[in-house]
Amino acid sequence: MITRETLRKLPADVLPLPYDVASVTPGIVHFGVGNFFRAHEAYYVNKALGLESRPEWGIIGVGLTSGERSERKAAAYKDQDCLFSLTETAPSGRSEVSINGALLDYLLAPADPEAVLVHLADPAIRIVSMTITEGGYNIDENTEEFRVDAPAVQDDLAHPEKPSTIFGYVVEGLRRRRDAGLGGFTVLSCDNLRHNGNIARKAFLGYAKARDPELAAWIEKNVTFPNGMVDRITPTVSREIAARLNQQSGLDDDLPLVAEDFTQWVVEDNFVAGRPALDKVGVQFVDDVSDYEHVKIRMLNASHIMLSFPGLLLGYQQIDQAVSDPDLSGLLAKFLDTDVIPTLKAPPGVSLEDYKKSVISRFSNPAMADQTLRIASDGSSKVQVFWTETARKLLEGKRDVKYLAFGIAAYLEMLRGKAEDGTTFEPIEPTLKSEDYALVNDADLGAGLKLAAFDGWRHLEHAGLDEAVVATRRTIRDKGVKAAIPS
Ligand code: CS2
Repeated sequence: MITRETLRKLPADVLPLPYDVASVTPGIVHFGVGNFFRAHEAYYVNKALGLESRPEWGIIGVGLTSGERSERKAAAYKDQDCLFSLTETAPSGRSEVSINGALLDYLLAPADPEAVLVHLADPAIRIVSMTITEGGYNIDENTEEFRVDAPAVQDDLAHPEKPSTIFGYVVEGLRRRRDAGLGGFTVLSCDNLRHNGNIARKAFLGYAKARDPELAAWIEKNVTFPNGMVDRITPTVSREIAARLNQQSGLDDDLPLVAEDFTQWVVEDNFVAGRPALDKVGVQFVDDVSDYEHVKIRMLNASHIMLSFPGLLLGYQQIDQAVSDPDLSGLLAKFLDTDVIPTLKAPPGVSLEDYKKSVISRFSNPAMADQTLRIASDGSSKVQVFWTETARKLLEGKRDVKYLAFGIAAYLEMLRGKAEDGTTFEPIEPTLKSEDYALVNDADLGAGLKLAAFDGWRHLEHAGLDEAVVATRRTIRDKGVKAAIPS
C-alpha cells in the first residue's frame, strides 16, 4: 500500500509529486474512475497542479455502480489516500514511473448520493468530467436522440432528487446551483466518440428537458460541453502485471497503472468556469477538434478492433502478439491505405502515413500486454463508433468493401466465442441480448447483419457487402481466418 507517508521516502527513480498534496483543493468531479482516466486526464491535471501557486483543481472521483467489486475498489483508493503510480513505457522498453496525487477522494455514489450532489453544487467545482464509455450516453442509434424511456432514466425522472444515473446527478447538481444563484460548470466528456461534447450536450439536455424545460434552458446558457479527442493506450492491470510494475518501481502500490509513453488530448477551449493550465502541460487547444477526432477514431480505434476480432479467433491473447503476425499487420496497413486514408482530412502538421506507422508501432508495445478481449469488448458499440464513417464512404463511393466485409465477418465469428484451435472465450458485450446471439448463431450466415452494430450504414443498401460477409464467414469456418484475409 502507498500513502501520503510514502511520499516522504520514494524510491530513487520514482518522480515525486510536483506540489504539496495537502494543499490541493477540489475543482473537478470525475465520473468513471478507470485506468484510462487515471493515465490521461488525471495525468495532465497532476502536472498542471504543479504549476499552480494554490493548487485548486484536484479531482473528486465518483463511481456509479454498487456491489462488492465497486466497494473493494473504493476501499483500495481510500487506503492509499487516492495516490497511485503510473509507469509510462515506450515500445523500446524505456520507462518512467511517477506518482499521481490529483485524485483527492473517491465516492461510491449509490452508497451516499448526497455526498456527490453536495460536490456538484459546490461553487469550487468548475468542471465535471467523465469517462463512461462509448455506449454510456444513452443515445438511440437510430434516432440519434437521448432515450428518455430507458428504465433508469425514468426512475431518475420520478425521483430527480435521488438520482442513480450520471444524467440525474449532473442535472440535479445544476438545479441546486441555479437555485442557489451560482453559475454552471463545464461538462467535459473524455470518451472516444466523435464530437463527444456535442453528444454529452444532447444527453444531459435531453434528460434536463424531460425533467424541467426551464432548467434545461438555464443549462443551455450556463454549461459548456467542449469536444475533445483523447488518446492513450491504457491496458487492464492483471495481478501479474501489478507485481511486475511494483517490482520495477520499488513501490508497494495496490493500484499501479501502466500506459504507453504516447499521449494526446486535443480540446476545444470552451470552459465556462475556468480550467487548469492544461495548455502548459501538453494538451492542445484548438477551435475545431473534428479532424483530429476523425483521424484518431477512424485510424487507431478502427484498426484496434479490426485487429482484435481476427486476433481472438487466431488465439492471440495480446494485441502486441496479434500485430506481430504479418498477416494481421498487413491487413491493417491495407485497410488504412485503401479504405481510410483516401477519405480522411489530415489536421495541420499531421502526416497520415506517419500516423499509420505510429499506430502499428504503438500496438506492438509489449509492455502494454494489452488484452485482445479488452479491445474487442463492447464491439457492438465500437463497430458503430469506429467503422460507420468509413463504411458509409465506401458504400456511397461504390468502392470495394472487402476489408470491411472481413472485419464484419470476423466480428460475427468472434461473437461465437471460439478460437480456431477450439479454445473458448467469453466475448464482453454489455448491450447484446439473447436475440442478438441467436442472429449470430443462425444457420443463415447473413442473419448477423441485422445487429444494431451495423445500423449506421444499413440504409445504404449494398448487396455486395452482405454477400461478401456471408462468403467470408464461410471461408473463416471452412478454411480458417488466414485464408479469409483479403489480399
Ligand atoms: C481501444 C481504446 O477500447 C478500444 O477499442 O481502441 O481503448 C484505445 O486503447 C484508446 O482509445 C487509445 O487512446
